[in-house]
Order: sequence, then structure tokens, then C-alpha cells
Amino acid sequence: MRQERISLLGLGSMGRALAGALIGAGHEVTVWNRTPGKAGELVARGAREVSSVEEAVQAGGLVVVCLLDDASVREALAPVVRGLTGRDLVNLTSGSVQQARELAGWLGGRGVRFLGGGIMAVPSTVGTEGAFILYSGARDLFDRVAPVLSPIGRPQWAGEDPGFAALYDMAALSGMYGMSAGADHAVTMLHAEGGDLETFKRAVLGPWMEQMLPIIVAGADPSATVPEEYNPGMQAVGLETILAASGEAGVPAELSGHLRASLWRMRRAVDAG
Ligand code: FVH
Repeated sequence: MRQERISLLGLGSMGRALAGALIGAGHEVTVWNRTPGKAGELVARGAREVSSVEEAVQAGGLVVVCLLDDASVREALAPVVRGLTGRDLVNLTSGSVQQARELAGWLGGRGVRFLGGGIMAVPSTVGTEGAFILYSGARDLFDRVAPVLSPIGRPQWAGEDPGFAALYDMAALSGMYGMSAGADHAVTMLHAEGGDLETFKRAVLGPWMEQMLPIIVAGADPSATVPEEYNPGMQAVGLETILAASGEAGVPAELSGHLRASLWRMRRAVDAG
């Protein structure tokens, strides 16, 4: 693989993991973080640490941004945006579709070639087989940048609309948080009734979620209707029973919001006939 110069802005947990994977692949990596002191291990592995965004931009090459949110990206880039004209920039910071489109417009208006991104990994899985990174924006830029950034995760194209990587990212995270809320609620019920958490996770929750995951993903549907074979009437009764069991166990109602969302859906499907 061709070695490239990359400037990475942001050394939070994710930024450090990204930098580590890029250094490991032999790239020449310059790192910057608002608060100094987070680059020690990376510098020991060959990264160059700079103390300003301006210096990071001046290092040349591809600019990769991984900060907390859209506001922090704007704040970091605003003072240096003129120096970015003609450069390639990939934003891997989570944000909304609209924010990504507006960022693309702002940077594009100043001659910066921009790709929006979405990281489908957590710091410990960056660079592993399952990790993949969504990109959207100009296809030719994606084709050029994808091999360079492949060490952090398999590059996956999400379309020309610069907001689409963010769209896929936000939607996929919603799916993940739904599962996570369900799992948290499940173990809270178990715990409240004195069940054995480890046995439940290993012998029941894990295998059950694994069995259902492909069915859940395949059956996900944006319409208010539910296919007949899902029997929404039966599911509505079942959801009411789980909610009652949760209440009996003393689990806070805030933890069962996902069940109420499903119940709302099933009742609408029953009403729609
Ligand atoms: N970590 C994860 O599991 C998820 C996985 C999916 C993708 N997300 C997104 O990645 C972005 C960065 O996440 P992170 O885990 O690195 O987050 P933190 O460890 O909290 O680090 C935040 C960095 O942002 C810097 N920062 C915050 N505000 C500003 C600002 N106004 N100007 C400049 N930099 C700023 C912060 O700097 P400092 O506090 O150390 O000075 C960190 O470098 C994020 O979008 C996730 O949603 C991660």
C-alpha cells in the first residue's frame, strides 16, 4: 500500500484508535488535539504531534477529522479554512445529515474536497475484520481515499450526497441503541427478580438475540403496517404483558420505552386492519 501523509485532528478514544491503525499501516501521521498530552503512545510509535490545527494542516496530505460533534469541527476548522483550499478532508465525526451537507457546502465553497464519514466500529474494533467506515461525497475522492484509509476499517460507499454517510450512521446507531436498550432492560428485570445474570446472558439472551437479529433486520419496515404473519394483535397483547411484568419487578418505566414504541406500532397495525 502507498504511504501517505495524513493529518488527524482529534485524539479522543476514537481518534487515538484511528491514528494507531494508520501508523501501523506505515502512513506518515501528524496528530493534533485541543488538549495536549494525549499523543504520547502515538509519538512513541512514530506520529508527529503538533500544537495547532494550522500546523496540522501545513503538514500537507489528507486531513482526517474525528472530534466530538459538528460544533467542535466547525470551531477547529474555522480559523484554518483558507489554508485548506485544494486539499482533501474526510470528516469522521458523528453528526446529522443536515450538518454533513452544510459542512460539505461550507468547505466546498472554499475549494476543499470533502467526504463525510461514519465509523461503524468502536475504538477496540478499529482495524479489525468487522470494522467498516461509511463515506459519502464525490466518488473520485472516495476512490482515491478509500485505499489510504482502509487500515481503519473496510471502506463502504454510501453515495454522492455528502449527508448519506451520516444518514446511514445515525440510522444504524439507532438500531444498535434499540438493541442495547432492550438488553439493558432485560437484565434489569432479571436482576430485580433475583435471576442469575451470567447464566441468563450466556444461555438465554445471547442465543435469543443472535437467532432473532437477521429476522429483525429483514422485517424492519418504515410503514405503519406490520405483515400479517407477525400477528400484530398477538404482539400487542405480548408487549402489554412484558410491560406489566416489568412494572411488577419495579423496573423504572424509562427503561421500557422501546417496548412502548413497539406497542404503538402494533396497535396502529391492528387499527389499520
Ligand atoms: N468511541 C466510540 O465508540 C464511537 C464509535 C462510533 C463513532 N464515534 C464518534 O467518533 C467521534 C469521536 O469520538 P471519541 O470516542 O473520540 O470521543 P471522545 O473520547 O469524547 O473525544 C472527543 C474529542 O473531541 C475533542 N473536542 C471536543 N470539543 C472540541 C472543540 N470544541 N474543539 C476541538 N476539539 C474538541 C476532544 O478534545 P479534548 O477534550 O481532548 O481537548 C477529543 O479529542 C464522535 O463524533 C463520536 O460520536 C465514536
